[in-house]
Amino acid sequence: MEQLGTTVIEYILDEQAQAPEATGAFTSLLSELIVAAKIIARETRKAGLLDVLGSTGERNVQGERVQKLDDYGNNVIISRMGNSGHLCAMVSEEVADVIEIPDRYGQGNYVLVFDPVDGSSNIDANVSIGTIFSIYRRVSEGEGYTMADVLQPGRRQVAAGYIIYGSSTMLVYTAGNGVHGFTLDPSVGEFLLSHENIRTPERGKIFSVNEGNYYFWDDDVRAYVDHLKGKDGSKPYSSRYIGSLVADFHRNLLYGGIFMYPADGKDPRKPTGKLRLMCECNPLAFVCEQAGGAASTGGMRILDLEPLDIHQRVPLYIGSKQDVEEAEAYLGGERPQ
Ligand code: P6P
Repeated sequence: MEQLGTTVIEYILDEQAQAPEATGAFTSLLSELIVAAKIIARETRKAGLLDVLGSTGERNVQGERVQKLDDYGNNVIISRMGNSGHLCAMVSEEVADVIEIPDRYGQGNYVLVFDPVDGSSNIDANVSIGTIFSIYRRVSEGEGYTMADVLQPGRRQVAAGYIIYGSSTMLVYTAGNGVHGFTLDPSVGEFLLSHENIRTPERGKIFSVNEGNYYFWDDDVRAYVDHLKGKDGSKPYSSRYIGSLVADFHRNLLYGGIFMYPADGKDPRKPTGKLRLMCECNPLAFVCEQAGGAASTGGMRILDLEPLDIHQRVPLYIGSKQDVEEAEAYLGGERPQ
């Protein structure tokens, strides 16, 4: 009889069985999120055929044009996860304020933070896009939520990961016991274990950054990127930049290298960089560190940042540990040779 392989639910249940304090709530929460991912994957695969391409004409809290698949993904996750009974609050990159859980759905002990469809500006060009998620345990007691439940540092995440909608649909997640990848088999509608215990190389040969911002960076950032390009006679890295965070991150996670979104003076509304700490940087930093990599603002560990607000933006240097350490040295004014 053909062996199906290990499904993601089987894998999570096995992890749960090894965690004596596990109540099953967390597993149930992840299961709901996986269903939402399958629904979004289905629409993404047909995006060119359905009326989900293009923009809704609205702008989100970030002032960015909302793409129809953004909206669709946001609504799917909010509706499915909202009535899972396991959450006390949600934060979406697409929604200005914390999303409350209606009493009728029952409240739980977790907070879900997510970017429903990151890289959505690439949808119309059929470039890989992704959903990014982060799960925290609440810290307060009683009904509803408090901002203390929501504004937690990334080191307190209990799980994080992403779904990449590309040539195949993959779920990559960590619950603090390594990083594991599952590839969707559309013929059975299951995510099957395909990349157990992903480890990222100590040092890579790829750098990913939007060099169109070069003249808006400060001198230390330019010096680092010049170094990666071999200006000082060092062996140059290859430049790879898709402009879709999940796709760029996933490639570097598997192959090694560094992804950067430095602070730049280009947009006075975004003096600390474009990417969001809670919805993008923290979840990917958790995954990256669990795979042996590192994630920094260029000055400090991403996971140690105390969030100031749910849509706070920070500079991001993430990937192979030695590459991130070298970036931090350059941003600290050193010029390692
Ligand atoms: P830029 C997509 O809009 C996104 O949020 C990330 O997915 C991506 O890494 C980044 O912005 C690209 O930004 O300024 O290089 O186009």
